[in-house]
Amino acid sequence: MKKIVWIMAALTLVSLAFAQQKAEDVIKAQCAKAPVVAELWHGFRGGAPRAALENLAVEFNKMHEGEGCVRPISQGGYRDLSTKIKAAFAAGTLPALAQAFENNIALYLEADALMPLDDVITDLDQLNPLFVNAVRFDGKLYGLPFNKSVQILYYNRDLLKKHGLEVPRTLEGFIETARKLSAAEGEPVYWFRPDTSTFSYWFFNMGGSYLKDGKLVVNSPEAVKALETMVNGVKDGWAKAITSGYINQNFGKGVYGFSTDTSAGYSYYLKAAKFDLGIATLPGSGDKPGLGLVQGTDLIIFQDVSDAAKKLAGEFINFVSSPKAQALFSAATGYVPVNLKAIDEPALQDHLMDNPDFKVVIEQANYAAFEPAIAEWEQIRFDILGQAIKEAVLGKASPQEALDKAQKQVEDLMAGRIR
Ligand code: FGO
Repeated sequence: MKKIVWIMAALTLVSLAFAQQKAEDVIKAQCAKAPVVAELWHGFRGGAPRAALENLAVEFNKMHEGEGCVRPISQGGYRDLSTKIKAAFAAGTLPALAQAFENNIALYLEADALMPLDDVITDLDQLNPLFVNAVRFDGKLYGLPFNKSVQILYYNRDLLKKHGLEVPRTLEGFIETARKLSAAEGEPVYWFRPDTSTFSYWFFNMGGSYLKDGKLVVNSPEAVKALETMVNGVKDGWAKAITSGYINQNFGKGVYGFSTDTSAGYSYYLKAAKFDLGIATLPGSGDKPGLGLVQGTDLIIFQDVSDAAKKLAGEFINFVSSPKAQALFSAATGYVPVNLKAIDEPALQDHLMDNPDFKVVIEQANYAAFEPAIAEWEQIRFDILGQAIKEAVLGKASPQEALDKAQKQVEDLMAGRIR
């Protein structure tokens, strides 16, 4: 039996790789004969998000045959992508289109590199205003919300059933349920990556705010409390830090109960789970779901390309944010549909019929929060705050010490003292 499962898994992988390869080949052929090629640099390494993006490009290119083509090019992960874009600034090799987090947009705007999209986006009123507001800088739009995710609660339905427990709705209930399950199973069941994304969930729901009177603060009392919760969870045996790979890549290495993770992980989680995977809105306070961190990226258009490439790029962003494209993209990946009309599309309606859990993603998007959209944030979230979180979780410093040190580094960075 085990052997058959392995063979099937191997075949699925091969066919997936083949399907992906095929979309890439189709795009290559489409672009070979196109008079204009607009490159789209992205941060999807593979899986459903990359395949869904490539499928959209194939469709778009078919509709624009003889006019031009959009060519998605993976640059690795998201951080590789912004590193490569920074290098392309210097080399003068920027693409027409790229994915960008809001803080990346703030950085690229310092070089005045982006095209305003106010006159490009045709159906702005159809797009989720929460995402649209996040790409408005000094009153102008510089991004098209494309693959925006929100954190949700993933859980092991079999495990909850086994112990006769319900899905927790509040932070206190979450900790209590994780404690009970962990005690019963003899190992920690809340799995988390010790990073800024997980931290932001606890921080926002404990009333934290990164910006205080226009100042960036990472060592507020709420921040210390959030980090203490994560650290104490590990010490008390109800939380486990996953220090290598994504959570879904660690299934099978212990008893998984819960995680607070991006909705864009849904296709990966479903594929990896050997148990009945449930999703729910995040534990919050009272009757209200908790706030989920918005991640994923926007599409931007660089100024420094030909008018023909810019025109094509503009048509592409309208195409990928249309109700139909967003319905397909969201159903395939778990990203929040950025177009409010996507929900009426057959593709999303069918998906909801097959998988009623999916409404959780749409509901959770109403309870969402962003990290700061300032140019230095990417460096801060990974190299300063992210490091502090790891140090505290691994027991190398107390939460207060780690965050005080991080605050000092943030202030030095913002004052231009370190680069
Ligand atoms: C990821 C990263 C940022 C910033 C947040 C920023 C840069 C975080 C977090 C660091 O599109 P999202 O929601 O999810 C990603 C999607 C496509 O890769 O699928 C998720 N995934 C992939 C493979 C897998 O096995 N499981 C899985 O869940 C993947 O996370 O983006 C969430 C994770 C991180 O990349 O480690 O956004 N993030 N803010 N990155 N560079 N800059 O400001």
